[in-house]
Amino acid sequence: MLEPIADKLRQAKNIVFVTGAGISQESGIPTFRGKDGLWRKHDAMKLATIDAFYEDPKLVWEWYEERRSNILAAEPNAGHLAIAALEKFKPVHILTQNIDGLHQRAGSSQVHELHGSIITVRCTVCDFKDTITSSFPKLPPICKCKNMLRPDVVWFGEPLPQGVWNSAICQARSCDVMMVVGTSLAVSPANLLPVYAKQNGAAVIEINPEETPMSADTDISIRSSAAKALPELLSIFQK
Ligand code: BV8
Ligand code: ZN
Repeated sequence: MLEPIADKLRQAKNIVFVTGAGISQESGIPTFRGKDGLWRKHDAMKLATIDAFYEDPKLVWEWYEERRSNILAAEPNAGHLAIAALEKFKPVHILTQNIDGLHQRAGSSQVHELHGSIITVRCTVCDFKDTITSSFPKLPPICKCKNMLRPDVVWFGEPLPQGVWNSAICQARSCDVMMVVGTSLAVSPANLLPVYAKQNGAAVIEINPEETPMSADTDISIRSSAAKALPELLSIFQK
């Protein structure tokens, strides 16, 4: 699958991955817009917003608690592990839209979480923020300062964390290879990152069983799943 761009990969000085829910699909975490999609059952535009949270914090927290327990029970798959192993051969940065922490659990060290983390919880008022992997006895959970806690994710209509977004743009503008894996590129501004890579003259490679709006503009778009294609990518460096 990857033979046509093997030399480009071997000569790469800085490989950047943009990943989405598709890379965690083979860890048993449903994607958003796919047939098993999370958003089929729930209208995420209704739930993943600050208005929904203040309108019905218990309902939004029930949705996040269901996802937290599924994510905490999941394991990184061969796709996550291959990207982590790649760090032995090349500088690798991961710009992920995912909030599941599986890249870090696979051993990747340079992970930029564009949409936050479902494992981290923060206060809606004070600066309390912590990684909490246990489930909450009462929803919504309340902070010591008596205000509601919220998942430390970026909701629709909320800006991405400024520092994370700035470093993501820098990475997209300075990489020589960008791998776009498991994302429909439906959500902005993350979907601009492959455009920035193209503008900087990087080779853009996509791995996705389905076509996306970017497919036609990539150097190669591989119709495969992440857990199949990424170990093959790694084998290019192991020869
Ligand atoms: C912002 C965290 C500005 C929460 C997420 C109209 C109305 C309202 C808003 C907008 C609008 N138009 C545009 C907007 C902006 C909006 C947006 O883009 N909306 C879209 C839906 C139209 N964006 C925002 O609001 C962003 N903020 O713009 O702020 C601003 C600036 C300053 C000041 C104030 C405001 C914030 C966006 C972040 C939202 N949070 N998640 C949570 O998860 O609960 S987004 C959510 O979608 C996830 O993070 C997810 O990562 C992301 C993108 O989805 P994908 O990862 O691509 O997943 P998807 O299911 O779509 O696709 C999976 C792909 O994998 C498919 O292509 C499939 O083929 C493939 N696949 C399947 N299996 C496999 C596979 N690939 C490989 N292997 C497999 N096995
Ligand atoms: Zn507080």
